[in-house]
Amino acid sequence: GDHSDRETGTVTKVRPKTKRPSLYRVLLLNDDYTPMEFVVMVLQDVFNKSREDAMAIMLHVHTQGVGECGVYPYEVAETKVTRVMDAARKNQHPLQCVMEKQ
Ligand code: NFA
Repeated sequence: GDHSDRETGTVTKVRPKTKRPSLYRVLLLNDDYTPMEFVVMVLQDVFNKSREDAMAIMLHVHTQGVGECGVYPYEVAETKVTRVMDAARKNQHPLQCVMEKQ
């Protein structure tokens, strides 16, 4: 919208500055001990992946060492990392999940 200055009589355009939220990649890290089936379950439950997509991501992490589970705004990414780490701790698996600014 416009803004008028009553003293100078100037009219300035005010850009409605809606800033897009920064996005974060959520990554899963490989380890030697977490069962493949547990990783697949986590990808289905926390990241809403199909069984097929979850299997592909798990195998990518298993062979490449790291893989992307999804890209989300900060709070969503943080909640997913916490859910993964809580499930891993509860089941005594060393699975690690991290987020990084995209
Ligand atoms: N590397 C694990 C195994 O051989 C499986 C795994 C995949 C762990 C992806 C963590 C992430 N049991």
